[in-house]
Amino acid sequence: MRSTASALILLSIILCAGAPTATAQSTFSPEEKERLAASVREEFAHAWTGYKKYAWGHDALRPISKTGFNWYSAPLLMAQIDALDTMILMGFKAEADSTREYILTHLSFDHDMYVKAFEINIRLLGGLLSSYQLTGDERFLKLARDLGDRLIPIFQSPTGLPYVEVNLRTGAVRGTKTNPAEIGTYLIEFGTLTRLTGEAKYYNYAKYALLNLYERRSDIGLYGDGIDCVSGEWTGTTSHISACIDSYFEYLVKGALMFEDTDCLAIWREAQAALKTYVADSTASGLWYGRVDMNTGKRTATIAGALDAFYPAVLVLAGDSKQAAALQESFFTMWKRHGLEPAEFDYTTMKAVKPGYYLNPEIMESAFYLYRATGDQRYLAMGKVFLDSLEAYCRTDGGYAELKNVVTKEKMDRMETYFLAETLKYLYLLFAPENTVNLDGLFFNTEAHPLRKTW
Ligand code: DMJ
Repeated sequence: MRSTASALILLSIILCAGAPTATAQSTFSPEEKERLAASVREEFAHAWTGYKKYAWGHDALRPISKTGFNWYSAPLLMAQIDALDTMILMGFKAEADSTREYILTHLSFDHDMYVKAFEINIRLLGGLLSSYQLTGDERFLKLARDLGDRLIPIFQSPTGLPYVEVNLRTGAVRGTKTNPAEIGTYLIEFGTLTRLTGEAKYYNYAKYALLNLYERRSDIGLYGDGIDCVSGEWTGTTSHISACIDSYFEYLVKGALMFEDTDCLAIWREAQAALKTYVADSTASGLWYGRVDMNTGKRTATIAGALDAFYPAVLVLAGDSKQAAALQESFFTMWKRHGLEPAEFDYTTMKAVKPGYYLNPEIMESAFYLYRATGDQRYLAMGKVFLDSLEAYCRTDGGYAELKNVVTKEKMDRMETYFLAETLKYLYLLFAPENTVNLDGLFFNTEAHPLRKTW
């Protein structure tokens, strides 16, 4: 039975590898790379034009109905802030200058509304800090500091684990059901704010949250995917590298490198070893990271997904390019299965479990880091497949649309702003000349906002 199942999986991998969008070109001349970088740049211009034409001043674009929408009662200019550093890196100077002025003359955080702190931190605080570093415009730092101060109440819980939401005007907090990703994804932005302003409180709050999370790991060094920030009790005990935990690991590695924080390094090493022991799963279809019980390490599901594809990038940064490369191959297999990756995929049956694709960037991010680390043109070939698939299945005349279902390719009327911040940025950087960004001392926050270690 088992060998028949393995043979079927292998057969489906071979068949998938032959699908039209999955043809992997093997060599790329400098001209070809340049052409591909230019195509990504054009696609960015297309998506941005859609936003400008139909959603200007709003947080984001609905690319099918050609309308804009805001996340909350007042706009926070998510798309502009998320897109600005990508525009700068791609050399859209005039567009970047006018967007910058719009942000600086229209953005205010003084609104009586609750916002999701995690998203506001990675998209807006990260974006403002990187825009400050790229332009030198002090007004960005002033806005970043104002936002940082408005977010601080989330950290004032009985456990030091942050609340989920904060009212930007009153500082009232709410939402106690949180998770490791929403607890451990502040250090890069808050740490940068500390280094740029000289005020220690930002770094300390973010670090204290992280240490309090670490204290709650299981006896075998794993984390669950839900925790209450008031009681400190786990509310979800499934361990994996996916949504709700993912960027905690990313910020441990980046925190260690960016701030030379030895606690982060030690915590990361312990987490990495536990993940390798219990969560990693070598199967006939390749290396995967599945789901296990955080207390026993027992496997509960053979599910991976689009968001998990950030992990090869983190492994590259942590110095394990070999495991990163093996894992990236599995994610590429997952992508090729339907020509786009699903949110959740069962790597035993090779079927999409949650079939949506929300224009996610993680697999491109990992291809970019692996290409920079190894110089292997295989990652350019992957990038070309990603670009072709995006154009074939997600492009609309109003911008780019998420997919409700990667099997049927049915579209959704939504273009997440991280498509402008991350997906197209990593694809562009994969093909663009290496000196477009010097990675020495430069770290992308989890929304791909580049932050330079100037300290
Ligand atoms: C982004 O908002 C961030 O990268 C986050 O950490 C999780 N993934 C989404 C995009 O997929």
